[in-house]
Amino acid sequence: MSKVALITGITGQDGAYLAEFLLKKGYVVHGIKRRSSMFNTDRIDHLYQDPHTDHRNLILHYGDLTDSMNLTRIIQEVKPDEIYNLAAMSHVKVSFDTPEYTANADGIGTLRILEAVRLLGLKSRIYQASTSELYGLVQQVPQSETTPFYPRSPYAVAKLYGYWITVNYREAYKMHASNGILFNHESPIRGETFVTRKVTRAISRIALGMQDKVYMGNLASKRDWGHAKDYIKAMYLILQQDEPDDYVIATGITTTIRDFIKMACQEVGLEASFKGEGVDEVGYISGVDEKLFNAKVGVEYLEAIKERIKSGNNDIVHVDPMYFRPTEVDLLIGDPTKAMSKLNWTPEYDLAGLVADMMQSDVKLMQKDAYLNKGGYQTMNYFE
Ligand code: NDP
Ligand code: GDR
Repeated sequence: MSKVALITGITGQDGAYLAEFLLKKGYVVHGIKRRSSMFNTDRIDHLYQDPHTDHRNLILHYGDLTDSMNLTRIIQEVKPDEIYNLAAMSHVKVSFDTPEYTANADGIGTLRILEAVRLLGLKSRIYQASTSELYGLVQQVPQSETTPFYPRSPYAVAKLYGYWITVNYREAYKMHASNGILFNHESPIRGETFVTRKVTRAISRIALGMQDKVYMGNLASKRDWGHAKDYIKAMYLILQQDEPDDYVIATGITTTIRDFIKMACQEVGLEASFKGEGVDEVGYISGVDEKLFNAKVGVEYLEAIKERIKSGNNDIVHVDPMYFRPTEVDLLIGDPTKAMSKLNWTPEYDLAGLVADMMQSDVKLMQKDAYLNKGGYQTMNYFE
C-alpha cells in the first residue's frame, strides 16, 4: 500500500518540491490549494493529473488554513499517514500589514490541523513548518534547538504559537508532531518578492538591458541561505523518525544581502561594488568578465553593459526605506548538528551552487521575456 501524504501550501516553493519528491517515493499526495481568481498552480503544473482519470496519485482539494471545517473534512476524507503543514502567509514584511490574518493562518491554522487529527482519532504524523525567524533579536549564535526565541514580526509571533502548540499536542496527546526550524531556503521557484529571487531576477534583467536598477531594503542583514531542494528532504526525514522531535535545518554559513548581490552579478561576469552608507549606499557595476558574460548572458548584450560602465551610468542598486521592516532580524546563522547526526541530513548545494542555479534559471526566463518584448508582447515587470 502506498503511503498517503497531505501537503498544505502545495502551490508554494516548498510544497511543489516536496510533492515531486514524495511522488517519486511512491506516495499518494493530496494537496490543499486556495481558490484564486487566476490559476495559482504554476509550480506544480508539471505534476498535474487530469481529475477525470482513475488512479491519480496527486489530488488537489480547495481549502484554507483559516477554515476549520474544511480542514477537518479533508483530513477525514484523506486519512493521511503524514501531514506537512507548509501553508502560511510567509512574507515577514507583509505580516506587518496583515497581522491578524497572519496570526489566524499561521498560528491558529496549525492548531486547526492538530485538533482535527486529534478529534478524528487519526495517527497521522505532522510536520510543522517552523522558522529561524523565531530567533529574531540575536541572543546567541549559531542558533540551535536550545537557543531562546525572540520573535520580531507578526509573522514570527504567529509561527511561535505554531511551534509551541505543536510541542504541546505532542506532549499532551502523544502525537507524532514535529517542528522543522528551517533557516532561509531559496530556489529558482522562490517567490519573486523574497530578497534572493528579487535580486536574481533584477540582475538578470539588468544584464539583458531590460532594467536599469533595483531598489532594495536593508543590505546589511545576514541570512543563512540553503537550497529548498535540500530542505524538503529534511522535512521528510523528520517524519520518518520513530520519535517526534524538533530540528534546526541550516547550512551554518551566513552572508549579507550585499554579498549575495555581488555573487549574483559575478555569476554572469559582472563585478559589483558598493559605496556610501545606509540609505545613501549605492551598488554599481565596476567591471565585466567578457568571456563569462558572453557565455552566460549573450554576446549581443555585451556592448551595452560596457557602455554603461564607461559612461559612469553604472549604478544598479539603490536603497529605498520602504523596504525596511519596523523591527529587523539582523543576523541568522544556524547550527544543523542535530539534524546532521540524528537524521543523517546533509545538504548538496552550497551558496555558490544555489546562486548559480537561480541565476541560470532567471537569465533564461528573462531571455524569453526579452524575446517576447521584441515581438511586441508586454511581459510582467516586478518592481516590488
Ligand atoms: P510560499 O510563500 O512559497 O508558499 C506558501 C504556501 O501557503 C502557498 O501554497 C500559499 O498558497 C499557501 N497559503 C498561504 N496562505 C494560506 C491559507 N490561508 N490557506 C491555505 N494555504 C495558504 O512559502 P515557502 O514554500 O517558502 O515556505 C513553506 C512554509 O515554510 C511556510 O509556512 C513558511 O512560512 C515556512 N518557512 C519557509 C522558509 C523559507 O525560507 N522558504 C524558512 C522557514 C519556514 P498560494 O500559492 O495560493 O499563495
Ligand atoms: P526573510 O526573507 O524575511 O528572512 O523571511 P526575505 O528574503 O524577505 O528577507 C531577508 C532579508 O533581506 C532584507 N532585504 C529585503 N527583503 C526583501 N524581501 N526585499 C528587499 O528588497 C530587501 N532588501 C533587503 C530583509 O530586510 C531581510 O533582512 C524568509 C521567509 O521565507 C519566511 O517565511 C521564513 O520563515 C524565513 O525566511 C526563514
